Amino acid sequence: MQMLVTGGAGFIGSNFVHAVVRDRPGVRVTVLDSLTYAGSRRSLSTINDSIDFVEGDIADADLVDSLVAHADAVVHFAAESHNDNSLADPSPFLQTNIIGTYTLLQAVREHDVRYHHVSTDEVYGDLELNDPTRFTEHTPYNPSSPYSATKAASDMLVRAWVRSFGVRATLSNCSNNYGPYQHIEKFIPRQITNILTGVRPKLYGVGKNVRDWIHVEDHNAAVWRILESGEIGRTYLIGADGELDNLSVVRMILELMDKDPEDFDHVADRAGHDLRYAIDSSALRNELGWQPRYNDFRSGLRATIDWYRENQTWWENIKGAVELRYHVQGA
Ligand code: NAD
Ligand code: TDX
Repeated sequence: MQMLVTGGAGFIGSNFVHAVVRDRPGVRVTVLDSLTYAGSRRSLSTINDSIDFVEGDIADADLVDSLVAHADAVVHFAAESHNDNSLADPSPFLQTNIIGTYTLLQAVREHDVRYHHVSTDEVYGDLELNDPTRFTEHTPYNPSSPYSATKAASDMLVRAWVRSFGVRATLSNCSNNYGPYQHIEKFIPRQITNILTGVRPKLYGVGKNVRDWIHVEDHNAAVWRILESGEIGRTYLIGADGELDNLSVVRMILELMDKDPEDFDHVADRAGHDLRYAIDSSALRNELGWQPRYNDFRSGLRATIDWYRENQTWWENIKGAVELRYHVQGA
């Protein structure tokens, strides 16, 4: 089986490719990735000989068409993925997340190739802290940021291509991932690498915002399950019941790294900052039999801290630039 994985040099995509190489010997993966600031060949260096890598843009219609023509399935991870960046400059988000997805959809339509679309729970907007309900497949779309608005737009394109053109697609909307190979601009790796470089962790606002954490391996296992057994046209929500507020996460990181749990800074809050995400993944669990395996966030976080400690060369050359960018934003 030939599988085209877009964004395979990014955080979730590279973990997915590692898992396919490890667990699915009958699958040959081609990664299509334009290696933006967020993508790194080094995330795939240990499996270079087991995959094909194409450096290119998902919005390049000729390139995409030629790759999709030889694929049995496409798993689409590539995106501009960081909310803060989308506030500073939305334009690459529209180009990659919307036009890029459109380009892939036209190709899978042309060649009748199975397509899985990886998306986010942020398309549903946010919840109040005391809201007893969680997001389900039936929650209305209500995105807050330029990032989530472009992801919502891409989801809508997929649904339209299923209905209008019979494209064989499934969609998944997942909550916040953590684990190895996550870019150090993101919350958890930013704080870990701050501590490792002698900088105090930075918490937006008072830190009451809640994220529903899931280990990246659990997300990717769910994506695989949907690819194998998901119903065409369906959206599946992926989440592992991992709700925690940011203040608790910062304190846990500090404690696991043998620091004073109060040794962090409050910095400027994010504009339009979503308050709370929470996923009800019972459809995925009941219908497709998926279960998260990383149920202990604390030990998953400890392993993630160890990974950043042991893989300093993966991130240290970009740390200064990432922090400078935040510094300019007052964050
Ligand atoms: P990431 O930013 O770490 O990686 C994105 C990858 O896409 C990078 O390798 C980048 O080089 C590549 N890319 C960007 N633009 C491209 C283009 N035009 N053409 C080809 N490649 C391009 O992102 P991530 O956190 O791994 O997220 C992957 C997907 O999962 C995204 O679609 C995101 O919306 C979704 N998602 C992420 C999370 C999360 O917590 N990180 C949660 C739910 C859903
Ligand atoms: O330094 C920080 N301090 C801080 O308090 C950073 C970088 C973030 N935060 C807060 C903002 C959020 O409430 O931590 C929380 C998590 O922030 P991010 O890591 O930027 O993630 P989030 O905005 O929640 O979006 C993530 O999950 C959904 C991914 O980046 C998206 O791609 C995914 O769709």
